[in-house]
Amino acid sequence: MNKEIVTVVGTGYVGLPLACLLALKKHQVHGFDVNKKLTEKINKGIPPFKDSLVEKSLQKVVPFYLKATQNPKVIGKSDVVIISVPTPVDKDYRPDFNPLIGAVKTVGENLKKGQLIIIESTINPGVSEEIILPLLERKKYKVGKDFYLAHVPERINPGDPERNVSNLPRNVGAFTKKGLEKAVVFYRSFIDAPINPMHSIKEAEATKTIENAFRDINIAFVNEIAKSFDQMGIDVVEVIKGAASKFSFMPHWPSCGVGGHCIPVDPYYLIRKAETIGFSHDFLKLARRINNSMPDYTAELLQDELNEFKLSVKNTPVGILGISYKANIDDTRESPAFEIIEKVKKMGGEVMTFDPFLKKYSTEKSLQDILKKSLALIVATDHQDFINRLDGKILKKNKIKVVIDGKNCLDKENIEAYGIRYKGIGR
Ligand code: SAJ
Repeated sequence: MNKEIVTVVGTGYVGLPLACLLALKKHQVHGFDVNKKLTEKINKGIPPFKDSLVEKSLQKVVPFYLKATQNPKVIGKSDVVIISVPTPVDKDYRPDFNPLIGAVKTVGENLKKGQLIIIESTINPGVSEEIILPLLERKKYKVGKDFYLAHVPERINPGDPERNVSNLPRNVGAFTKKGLEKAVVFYRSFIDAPINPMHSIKEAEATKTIENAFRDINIAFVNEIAKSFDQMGIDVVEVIKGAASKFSFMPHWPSCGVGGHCIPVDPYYLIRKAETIGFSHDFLKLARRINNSMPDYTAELLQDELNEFKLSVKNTPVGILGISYKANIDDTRESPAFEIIEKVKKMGGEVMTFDPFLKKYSTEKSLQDILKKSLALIVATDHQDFINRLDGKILKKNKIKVVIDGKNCLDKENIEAYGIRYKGIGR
């Protein structure tokens, strides 16, 4: 494969690792983004967020193989254009296609004959045909003749040191055979993992939505079990560990909520699409309802435990440990911590926060500071630093009375041995 000129439209959590990888493989890469600050940081070789591949490679590839820019003209100079902009949901959990439409319009205005256009953003079946194609064919260009369009759903696992964009298998769908072939050959040129050509672009669109809906329903399953076992006084974590000894059981873990850019979002793309054709995904909706209920459930556990001391949440100093949606990263998207904070504030709690990766969301400067000022704690993210340091001894020393372990990541027996009330999610 000769070295292509590639423009990555959207240099965020998905686009920047991809741009770095392409640049490492000596492709000439333009990183186009509307965010000026982001573009400037990239061109200075400063990783704008935690990502192992970006942190390892950005300074090697900037500026010779990777240039960040706000100039859309680079699109017209590229052989391949990859769109990796967010596809979030709005406050009513409806797909928000605006970032995607904006990006596709910009590509459409700069489209050049013979280009391969790839959509990596997560979209539901039908979006390529109903939304993307009309915006690209505006200049009377015809897909499969004047340009090629493929969908290669992104696979990024923030905070995972092993699995990254270079070694995760990918699915590919396209409108035409030629477009499929071009996209498969292109991805095989820089990804060291199976690249799977699919029969249609709709099949490719559907894979991403169902692989993440699958994870969402499995998490909802253990969250519901956790609620019932809380009533029965059974430790759900021990039960899941036991069940996992069965070859076909896939362990998932209850927690204070499901955050991130994928899991709590993608099912809604499928749910809403199905509604347009009169089908109701009752199971997926129920799973979303269960997972969306976990932040409030966590705050209610705090209330119950404080009541054991004849205390109420009102006027109690409550330390929220962790804001990021996932351990050991600085990503707050859809983080359940924000809902827990809102709920505890509504209950009248005096809320303080600390996240070692997110100083700007931390009211306290250090873990020690928040421990000193709190009477009760809610662990909302299982950062390794919390797991290493939060034991019964330090909690006792700081006169903590109640710990709600929203990620079941602390040592329950040890904490209880110091006379501190410990409550996890289902344990
Ligand atoms: N969570 C639970 N219980 C679990 C697993 C996760 O409550 O058993 C929560 C996490 O705390 C987090 C949210 O769900 O708030 C999402 O966690 P996640 O591990 O799924 O992390 P994501 O959102 O970064 O999802 C990524 C995606 N990876 C790829 O696209 C390659 C997603 O498709 C993967 O399924 C997921 O990682 C993974 O399997 O690790």
